Amino acid sequence: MSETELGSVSAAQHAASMASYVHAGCARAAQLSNRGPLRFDASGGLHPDILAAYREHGCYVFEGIVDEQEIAELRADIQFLLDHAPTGQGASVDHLGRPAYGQDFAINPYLFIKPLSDPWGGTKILGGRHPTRMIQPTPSDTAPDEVVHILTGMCQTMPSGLRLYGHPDLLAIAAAINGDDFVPYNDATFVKLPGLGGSVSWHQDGVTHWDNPDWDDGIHGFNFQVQLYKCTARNCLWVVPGTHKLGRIDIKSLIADNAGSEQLPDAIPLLCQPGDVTVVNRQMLHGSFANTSQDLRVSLTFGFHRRSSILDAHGALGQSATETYDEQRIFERSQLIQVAIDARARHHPEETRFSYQPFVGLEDDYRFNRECFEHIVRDYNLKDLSI
Ligand SMILES: O=C(O)CCC(=O)C(=O)O
Repeated sequence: MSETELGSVSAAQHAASMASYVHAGCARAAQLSNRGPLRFDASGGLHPDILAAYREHGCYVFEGIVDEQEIAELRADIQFLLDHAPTGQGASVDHLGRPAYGQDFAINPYLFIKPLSDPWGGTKILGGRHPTRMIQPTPSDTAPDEVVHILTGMCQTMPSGLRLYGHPDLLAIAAAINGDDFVPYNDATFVKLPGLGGSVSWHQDGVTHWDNPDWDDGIHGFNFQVQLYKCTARNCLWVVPGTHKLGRIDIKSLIADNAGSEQLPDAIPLLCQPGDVTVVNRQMLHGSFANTSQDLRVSLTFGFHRRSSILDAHGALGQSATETYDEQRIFERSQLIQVAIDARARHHPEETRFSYQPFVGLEDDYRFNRECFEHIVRDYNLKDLSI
């Protein structure tokens, strides 16, 4: 059903309208060979079958990468952030009247939206990369005026978030896809509250390199999503496999040709259990629907690039176009990875720490402590490398 056909729909009507689409999407997802546990080859590299599946489909679901204890720590830190959130955008106190958390960071960690809304669809926000709007069901009478949609800066707001950033398996995957000298992008934690969470309209993430003479299907990097709760077809991220190879897609026409419906026929849901980690190519067509289900989704989303995609590129999305990402700028943002590796190693002495090639020999300069937090971790996200 299109937005026009549905007019103003209730959350219950929206949920009902998803039923057959969800069923068909799950069947399509089951046909794709793009999931399984992390596997390495004999020389310790990411198994070539996994890389091949990622390159073909543009997405992969790594099952069970983050263990239960770490998921519990991440959930507890998210709970703290939600408990201490301001009461709405621009508010300075939380629901108990305490000073809201995180208001001293340069970038406010909280982004609020109206329940079940699509904040970016059909707007010029974020380079206009979400050209169509998803259906915005009417929330129940008891819904709050605003809900948290995104938490930013997980490496400074959550001790467990910084440690996750240094996860050796995740960094090994980043190196396998983007090269040993890979560089960071940004992070954003999507919070889709049951019956309240908003949508993220169909889009491709990359905005800068579509006309680059060296364009290829990996030039805009990828995002991980670490899933803290079960992701169902009604609350999860949907992707259209293979679209990372197509160049810039005319999303408006695609939706128009689908009778105006946001329920794209080739899309699949990225179904996950807690602890699963998805990898999604930033050129893939992807989006998520208003969460009219009863299930919470929290997805810690952070990405990595090839160094060649970033070096000498200009700022985009959250960064100013007047910025140029030179060697120094890349180095400054990449320091966070080395600090995260150390913070993680202190908490997980049993693990083999990841060796991040650009910082080999510099490890002692990046030991995690209070001073290092102030110099490197605090406000690291001002230096994100968005393209
Ligand atoms: O998780 C979601 O709902 C949206 C994620 C997304 O659009 C992104 O990572 O670019």
